[in-house]
This record gives sequence, structure tokens and C-alpha cells, in this order.
Amino acid sequence: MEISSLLKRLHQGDARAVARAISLVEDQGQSGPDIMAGLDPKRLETSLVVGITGPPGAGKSTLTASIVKALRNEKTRVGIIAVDPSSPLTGGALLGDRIRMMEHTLDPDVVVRSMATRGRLGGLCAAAGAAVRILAASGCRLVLIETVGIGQSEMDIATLADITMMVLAPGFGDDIQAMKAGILEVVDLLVVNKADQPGAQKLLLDLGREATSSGRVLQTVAREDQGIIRLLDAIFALEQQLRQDNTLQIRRQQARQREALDWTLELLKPFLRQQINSSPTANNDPGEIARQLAGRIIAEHG
Ligand SMILES: Nc1nc2c(ncn2[C@@H]2O[C@H](COP(=O)(O)OP(=O)(O)OP(=O)(O)O)[C@@H](O)[C@H]2O)c(=O)[nH]1
Ligand SMILES: [Mg+2]
Repeated sequence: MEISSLLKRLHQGDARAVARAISLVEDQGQSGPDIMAGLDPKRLETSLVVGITGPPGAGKSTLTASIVKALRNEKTRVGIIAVDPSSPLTGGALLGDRIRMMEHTLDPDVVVRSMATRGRLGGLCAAAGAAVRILAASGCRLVLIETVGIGQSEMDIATLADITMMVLAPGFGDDIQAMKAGILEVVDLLVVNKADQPGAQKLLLDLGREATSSGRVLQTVAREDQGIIRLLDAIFALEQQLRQDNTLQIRRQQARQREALDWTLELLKPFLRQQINSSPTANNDPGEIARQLAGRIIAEHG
């Protein structure tokens, strides 16, 4: 298909054109850059990217589905990128959640893209960043990125987002709960999900009064669609603030730099592999091989 007609259909919101465009960019073929360059900058500007992270089982997928439902009630088009092989969105998890999301599978204004971390050597940020912008250009006012876990790579993906949100639940991710209010230095919003469960009050107490009264800690019962409107209000209020004080622009700039680094490493990989494989070295220490190679490259180009 011609890139121009692909772009046209993409901007009309055609789900297959969206999927095709993302695949073409992921494949790093000739047309990738043309697609990215052809995306409507106005749509990219007005869309909002929200990263949803948190320990396994806290209710991220249920919450995502519930947010989607609330947005669809307002006729808002929404994109979802699920970076999680076990996500219900990708068909790997509990039946109940799958049914919940199936509500939206026939809705052309809910665009879901899943990305597996497993089996991927790198370039996840780069690929996810491109997918985010393609979804935004297709008319998604909101793009949600769901990543499982609380580690560094999940946080890296979270840097792609304009606003980050961590979902906690009583009994899940006790290690991060030990960080208490310190979490709010890392993420914008903290969602205490499963507020219907007895441990929720203790979790809120643990977070401390300062945190819970900051407006950045919210309670939800995702399974019952409770607290979602308030959460969305908090997201949009924060968006307005970030746009006003220019923070949004700075965050996007940082995200682009992060993605550029990711792309660069991907593109250099074949060259580096070849260098490593062909260097006649008696050295058996991989760390030392790497230091020497990096040292040579830096000496030549630095
Ligand atoms: N009691 C209660 N259970 C909930 C709530 N929200 C989600 N759950 C349940 O918690 C379980 C895990 O929910 P998920 O949405 O799959 O959690 P997740 O964080 O996406 O899990 P992973 O993708 O595996 O990391 C499911 O059985 C949900 O039905 C809630 O508000 N209250
Ligand atoms: Mg999930």
C-alpha cells in the first residue's frame, strides 16, 4: 500500500492501518521514517499519554478496562499499549478480565496494541514510543501504556508517558509499599486499588497523611468501576498543570531522547556484534572485552 493512503486511513482511525503502520515502523523498513514524518503534529500535541505500572496482580488491567469504559461513555477515543505478555489484553490472563476487555473489542474507537517484553532483545522503548504516536495520530485523545512490574525497565517505559501512575493494592508489592510516600517522587499519581479490601486503609495510613492529602493518591475499586471518574479528573487536572508550566514539553523532549538512545543502540547492535565476534582476543572476561571495544570506539569518535 502507498504510504500516503496508509497515512490517510490511519488519520481516519482505521484500526488495520494503525496496526500496519506500527508494524512497518517496528520492522525498521524504508517506510518507517515516512510514516512517522507524516503524522499529524496537532493530534500528537493534543493527545495525552498515561503510563500505568505496578506490581503483578494489583489490578492494572482491570483499572485500564474501567478507565476505557468511562472514556467511552464520553465518546473519547482511546489507545492502549500493553507491555505485558501476561496481560488480559493480550489474552494471557484470567478469564474474567478477558471478558471485561472483550466489551471493547468490537469498538473501533478502542485501539489495543500489545508488545511483549519477553524474547525481545531491546528497542522496546523505541517501538513503544512510535506506537504511542501512531495511536495518537489516529485520533486517540488518551493513550494508556500498561506495564507490569516495578523495576527499572518498566520505569523506562514509563518515561515515555506524559503522566505516570502506579497501581498498588493491599498485599501486593510490599517492597514498594515500604517506600511509602517516596513513591510520589517517582510517579505522578498513586492509585490504591482494591479499596474494598480490608488492607486498603492500612496501606493508605502507611503512605502517610502528607501523601494522601496531596491529591495525588487516589482510591479505586476497579472491579466495580468505583473511583474512576475522580481518577480521570485528577489525570486531566494534572495534564492542564503540566501544559501550563511547560513540564509536558520537557517530559516529551526527554522521552524522545530516551527513544533516540534506544534506537541508536538497536541500530549499532549488528556492528557491535560483528566487532565482538571477529576480534581475536584471548580474553575470556566479557566485561573486559566490552570495555576494550567501547574504549576503542570512544577513542575514535569521542
Ligand atoms: N477485590 C478487588 N479485586 C480486584 C479489583 N481490581 C481488580 N481485582 C482483581 O485482582 C486480580 C488481578 O487484576 P488484574 O487487573 O489482572 O491485575 P494486573 O495488575 O493487571 O495483573 P498483571 O497483569 O498480572 O500484572 C483480578 O482477579 C481482578 O479481578 C478491586 O478493585 N477489588
Ligand atoms: Mg495486567
